[in-house]
Amino acid sequence: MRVLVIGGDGYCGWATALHLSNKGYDVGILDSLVRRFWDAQLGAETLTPIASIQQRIQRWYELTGKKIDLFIGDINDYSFLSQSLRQFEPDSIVHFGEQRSAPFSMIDREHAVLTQANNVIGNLNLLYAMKEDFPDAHLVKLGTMGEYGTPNIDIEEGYITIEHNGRKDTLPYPKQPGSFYHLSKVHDSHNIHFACKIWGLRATDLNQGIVYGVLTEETGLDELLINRLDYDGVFGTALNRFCIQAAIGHPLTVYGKGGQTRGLLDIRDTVRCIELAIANPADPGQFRVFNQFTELFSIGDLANMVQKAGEALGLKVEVNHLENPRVELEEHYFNAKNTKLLDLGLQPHYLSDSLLDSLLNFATKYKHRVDQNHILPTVTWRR
Ligand code: NAD
Ligand code: USQ
Repeated sequence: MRVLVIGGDGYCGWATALHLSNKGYDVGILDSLVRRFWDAQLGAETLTPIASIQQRIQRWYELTGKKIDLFIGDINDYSFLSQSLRQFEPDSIVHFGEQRSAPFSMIDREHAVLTQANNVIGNLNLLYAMKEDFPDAHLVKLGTMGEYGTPNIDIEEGYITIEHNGRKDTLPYPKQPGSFYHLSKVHDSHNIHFACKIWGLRATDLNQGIVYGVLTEETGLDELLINRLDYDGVFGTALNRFCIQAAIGHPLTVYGKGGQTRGLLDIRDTVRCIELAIANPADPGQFRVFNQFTELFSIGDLANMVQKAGEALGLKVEVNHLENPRVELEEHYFNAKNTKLLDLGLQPHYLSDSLLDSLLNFATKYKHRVDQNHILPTVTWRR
């Protein structure tokens, strides 16, 4: 089966492309490399020194004999996108290729517009390109748990059955996203749902939680295959950031009370979830939604776990509560369902002391690359 990974030079996409290639899929990577450009603009670098996409693919070929096709360009360029699809002829398309940072989208008007234009138009172009030439291909689209926000009722997987004034219907679950980035994912979901309805496309929207960890079976094979690991206040995410902060002796940056609860998963489960979604495609016309996380944690609990694991390794770890730069509930009910991927066979890697040890040791190995000026948050929602 031929799988095109859009955004295959990024954190989730690179690990997924190698995993699928390793499992025998014919893989292509399409990426504009714009994320490397945004890092350069922010003056931030991944903790890990990542090789160029060409070197990465070449090294993978030398080690395994498996070829990965490469298409460098922007999915907002429709003729590039449709030509790439015609050349590659995908059976499945995994779409990771978006601006994915909530703080980046909240910097100012330009970054909000850039985020929504890049994400919403890119995704809409993809839907049209599929309708034109590959209407039977399966779209596996990365959404986010943040589409739901933090409602005071249980979160279902995409749809909820409601009784209202004596009538009953199953409807898309209400969305209350918390940034212009998260809103872009809601807009994507609506566009995909509509395209499935009118053109009979098949799609799976994976509402993923926060991903942590860096090593997968494949990216750990060689230094040139190493994955990115973001720690800066714009692109770094909670648990990865806390481990790197612990490694350099910076107090852990919990925003506000720390009662914010989120779904999380190990990057080794991200790649497996994508494989499961591809191997069990949606039906023509079906818009499926899976919640892709394995455990729920509050941010405060994550900080305490990192503190405990760090201290066991001899690190001195302090937990700080900073004034929250975001507008979000800091104490709330949160109970989300996540059975659909488990039913397809996902066997989760739960967060463990050994994973935290390995992430802390990994962060310690590269700590000389950390720029302390990029740790504290600089973007606020209220300005
Ligand atoms: P990333 O920034 O590391 O990778 C995204 C890749 O997409 C980059 O290589 C970038 O160059 C590329 N890209 C962006 N816009 C593009 C365009 N218009 N055309 C072509 N390529 C483009 O992000 P990531 O952490 O790997 O996230 C991948 C996807 O998963 C995103 O859609 C994100 O919203 C979603 N997701 C990520 C997380 C997480 O914790 N990292 C959690 C939930 C959902
Ligand atoms: N937080 C802290 N301290 C930090 C960083 C974050 O307390 O140093 C808090 C935030 O205020 C927030 C929570 O931790 O309450 C999560 O923040 P995050 O930056 O780890 O994650 P988020 O902004 O939600 O975005 C990340 C990815 C995004 C993905 C999302 C999944 O960047 O692409 O969509 O996780 S989810 O959170 O389920 O929406």
